[in-house]
Amino acid sequence: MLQNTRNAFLLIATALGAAAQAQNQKPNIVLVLMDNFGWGEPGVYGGGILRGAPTPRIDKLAGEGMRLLNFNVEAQCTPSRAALLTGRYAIRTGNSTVPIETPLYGLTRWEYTMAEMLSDGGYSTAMYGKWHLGHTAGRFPTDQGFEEWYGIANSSNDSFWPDNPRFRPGAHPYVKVSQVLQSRKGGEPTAVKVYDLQARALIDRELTERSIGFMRKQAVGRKPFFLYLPYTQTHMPVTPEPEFKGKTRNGDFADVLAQTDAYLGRLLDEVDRLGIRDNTIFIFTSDNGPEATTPYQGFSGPWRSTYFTAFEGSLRVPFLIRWPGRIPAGAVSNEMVHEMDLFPTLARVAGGRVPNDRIIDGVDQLDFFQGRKSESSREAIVIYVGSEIYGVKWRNWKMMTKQVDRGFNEPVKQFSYPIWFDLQTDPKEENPLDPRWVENGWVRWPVGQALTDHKASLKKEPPIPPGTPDPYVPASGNLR
Ligand SMILES: [Ca+2]
Repeated sequence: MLQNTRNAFLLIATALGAAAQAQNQKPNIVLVLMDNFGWGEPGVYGGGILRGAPTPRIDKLAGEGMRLLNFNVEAQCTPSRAALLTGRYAIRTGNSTVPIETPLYGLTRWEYTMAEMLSDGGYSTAMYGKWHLGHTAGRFPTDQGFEEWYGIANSSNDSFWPDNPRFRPGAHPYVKVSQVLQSRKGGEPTAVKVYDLQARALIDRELTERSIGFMRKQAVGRKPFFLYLPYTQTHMPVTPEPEFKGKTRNGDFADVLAQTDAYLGRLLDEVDRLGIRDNTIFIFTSDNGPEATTPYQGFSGPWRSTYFTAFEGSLRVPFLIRWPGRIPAGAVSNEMVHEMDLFPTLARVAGGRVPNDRIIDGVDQLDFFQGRKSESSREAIVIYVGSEIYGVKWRNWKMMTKQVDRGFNEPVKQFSYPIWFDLQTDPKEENPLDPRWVENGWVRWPVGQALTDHKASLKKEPPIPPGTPDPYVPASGNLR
């Protein structure tokens, strides 16, 4: 009886919620960000059964919206998340590498994040998952525009430590047992539990459940919502939760691929059940190219190499965006888009503000996403690995001044004269001496211009040095 009453209440609440949401002109935004999830993992990008697990839900989502083949990111976790949330190259915010030398890392409070922009635009905001943009007071997600957060501040490799007898907490003030944290806007995070290998296997399920809970709560409200869901898989250690362990009989990675697809399905089913499908922009993508450590290797599909490099396997990740009736279903494009573009694009959708007191590198792609034009608003990308420029992509051409072959344990090569690839004739970047490049040497002018413009912008507005404390105030005269 109690259950029936509750169900009846839920039905009414859901119907009311759908009605409230229908009146609401601004669409909800769900942004699912995978970790070290390569271009080649989902079935619709050539993976799926090839990787030991079909991905029917990801593949179906792809058919319901737009699928990009040339969606680009920064090469490592921290820079990618900094660029995504600020619309700026990570070098500008002091986050061009994962933190090594400075424990004080992440976004200064001065940065204006996507969550702050959407919050100012009238959105309820929540984040469930991996932050990797600071782990000190004042630098958590709930200091940067999110009203609530549950997840981890740093990375999943920290989950190895608690059960490792060689681990020495206290060896440095920042050598601590990693915790799953939660916080609300205006408050300090509190520890929920130790982030050990057991918690690591379970966390993406928790993030899914909390995301569903948030959407249920929001669907009955009148405000649109922004749900940022940075999953912790498929970053190493790639370990499935018990329900999926052994399920594919193809190993842990395949089990996690099946698990991820199932979780995505639960989210999408909930969007349908709440009646908010037509008024929700649903994005599925990844922070960088595939995991590179054994035995957890990811898959970049046709593209060369892994994250932490300047090759296409590092830079291109899956990107799906669904907005029923607004973004053409089944659209596929090889036009160049960068994760930084989501900031101005979503600002336009949400009536949010794009700051004009700092350089924003993202460009508005809404007309392209909606099929009002066939070409992307972007022609070039400057490629960084850490704080060093490795090259430039311009249309289908690529110049590289430096090269590192794989993510780890490889020396950096520096070329006396840049090497060039045509990504159409040589997608695997194997033939820099292809004579077709020489015949097309004209491309060095637009490529060179993109690099010159970028370097000039760094002089005009000097990057915030890594480790800069708050409050950060830009030097006068630097800004436009
Ligand atoms: Ca990553």
